[in-house]
Amino acid sequence: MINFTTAGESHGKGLVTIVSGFPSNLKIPGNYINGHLKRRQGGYGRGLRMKIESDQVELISGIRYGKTLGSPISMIIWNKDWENWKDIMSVEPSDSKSEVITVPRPGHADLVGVSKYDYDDIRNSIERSSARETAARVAACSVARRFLEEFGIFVGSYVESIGGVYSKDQEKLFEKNLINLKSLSYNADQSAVRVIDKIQEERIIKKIKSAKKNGDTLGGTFYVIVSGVPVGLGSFTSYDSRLDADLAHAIMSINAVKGVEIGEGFGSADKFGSDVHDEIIYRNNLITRRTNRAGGIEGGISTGLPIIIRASMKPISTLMNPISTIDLKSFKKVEARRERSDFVAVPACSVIGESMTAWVIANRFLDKFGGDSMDETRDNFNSFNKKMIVRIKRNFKK
Ligand code: EPS
Repeated sequence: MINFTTAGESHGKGLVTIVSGFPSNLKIPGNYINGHLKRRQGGYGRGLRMKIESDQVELISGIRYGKTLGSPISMIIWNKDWENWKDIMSVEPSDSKSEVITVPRPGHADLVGVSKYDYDDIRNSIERSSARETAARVAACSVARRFLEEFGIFVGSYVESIGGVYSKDQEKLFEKNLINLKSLSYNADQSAVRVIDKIQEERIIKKIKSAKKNGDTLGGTFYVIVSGVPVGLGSFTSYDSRLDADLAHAIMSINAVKGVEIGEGFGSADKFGSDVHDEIIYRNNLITRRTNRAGGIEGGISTGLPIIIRASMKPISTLMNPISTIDLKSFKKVEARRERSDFVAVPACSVIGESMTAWVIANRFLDKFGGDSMDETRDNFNSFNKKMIVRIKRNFKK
């Protein structure tokens, strides 16, 4: 089993992650991880913090001469902003009198945090619940992503909508671009809001500008797609081994995500079964499906077709034109507190979605194919793929 854990507060010294369980001899250059960290920092509508930080990973262990050793990989992303927060976020007891925050923002973790952890300052809730933590996730999951690339598996994404602004050609774009996921994701990276329709991009930027002017925020929807997935990842044999359940959990774990669907998802509930299920066909010595409405998963197991995940992110909860809350000092109605934040973070969320997806796929991949070294994993993978159709033919021959 692969594993990762993250540690670090938003304005603490840095974000730390430890990744374990990957085979030896996987090539993983530091600049590969930094490339994905940079993608996470992008997107029109981010706040001032992204101007302060230029996230870079410092690799501490588990890699030698650019290749994994099989031992735990540890990494640190130093927070540049720490310089400005040394007193407020001091690890040691401090005499400095920093502001004690008593006004919880609706929608954020402020109130649930103080209620659960018995904090006497909302700052303690704010720090760890901040989406800043996702920088460490992207770093950790870059190892999974690099691993999958060795087997021709690619994870990409694009933003479908922000603030209810969709592309008029949404369906056409989706069908066309699914053919080449790499170019879809690359094109999204070239856009200020990770969409693939220029006109939609302009309309979204206009909408973000107006939200900003009104001191408001916006959410949106995005797709994460995985190509090159082999048949057989995940299982129907128990509830906790289903690939779709794993993915839903991973995507839902991202800050501000409120909905996840696989394939046609919620849309399939309104249709006849004959319009939802994918016909099975035999083509080029391959058993496959005529369509991919299931989004690449049947019975909790990958079908070999692209995995298609759609998710929704709620608008960021810190508002510069705040709604009401109460002050925990007086229990009186007040305006919610303004804290530096983003206006829109859907483009970043799509990159984090890719990362979490890569992790789940790599985990189920290693679950099935195992191996202590890349060579061993590759042998297992090749042998399964080569023999799968042979086994089916053998088992069902009269
Ligand atoms: C984030 C860093 C944060 C926010 C954002 C995500 O920086 P700061 O809180 O210092 O401005 O920009 O976090 C939130 C939206 C939130 O609500 O916590 C990042 O690195 O992604």
